[in-house]
Amino acid sequence: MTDDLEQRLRFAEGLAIEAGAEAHRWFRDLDSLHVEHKGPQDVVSEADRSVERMIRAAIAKAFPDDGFLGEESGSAQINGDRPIWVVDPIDGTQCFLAGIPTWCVSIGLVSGGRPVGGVIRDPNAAETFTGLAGHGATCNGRPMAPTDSGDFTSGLTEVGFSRRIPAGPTVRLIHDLIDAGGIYHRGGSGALGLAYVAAGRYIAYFEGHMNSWDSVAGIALISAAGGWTNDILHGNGLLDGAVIAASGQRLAPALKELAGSVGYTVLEPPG
Ligand code: LIP
Repeated sequence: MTDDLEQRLRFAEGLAIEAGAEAHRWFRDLDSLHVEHKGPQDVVSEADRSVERMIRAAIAKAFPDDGFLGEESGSAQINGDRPIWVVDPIDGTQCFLAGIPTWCVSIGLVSGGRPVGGVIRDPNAAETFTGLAGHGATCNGRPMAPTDSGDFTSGLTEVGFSRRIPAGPTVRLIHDLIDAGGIYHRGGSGALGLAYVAAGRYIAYFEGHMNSWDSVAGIALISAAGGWTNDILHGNGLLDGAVIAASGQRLAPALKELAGSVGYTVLEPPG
């Protein structure tokens, strides 16, 4: 048994690539999939469950004493202060099942109550985003960093949305973003959107609510890459989810003000 987070991240990179290949095999044969509706605009299929079973079994074999929380597992295994793996086997499920190639495998690590590491694998683009607190972040092994943008006029902001929250505040936020000279984008996978902030492709990300399995890996990537994120695990965020705000350091004040203007409180990450 080891507390070596670096070892876990190296393991997670290989696992994410393997899980991405498995997910992509399902993606190439969508007609064979039975789609279940968990709720309005919320779907799941055997592909999600199969890939999560694969990831969970590999982690349990390699790190049997660690905790695990997966979107489809339906229960959280939290073992004292052991690292917790927080996993979405296919993030961007609606896109996946619609045959749209904006989805990914998201494997995050929580230790000491914080998102400390993450791997996001996009098999469609053959990209692996990896980051560990204090060790930086890479895309396919090349160092990456958020933009140094100081205002919204200089690039794309991803604004996520789901039927888990009312439309009003998000619509108002998009209005205010446009008023500030920004442009919004919604790719449909929050994890991939957060990875793109870490890579400097989006200047910021905001969503009124994301589940931890969608966000932990991407938030860890952004922090490791030197960006700013809110505290997503405050209170019971691991199990209940949280508002998500992330950007480069210079844009953080404007992003916090934008969120506050529509009623969201985004908390600074723990020191
Ligand atoms: C998705 C999130 C995204 C959100 C979508 C959906 P899923 O996760 O990553 O941020 O806007 O509604 O929740 O359901 O595809 O795993």
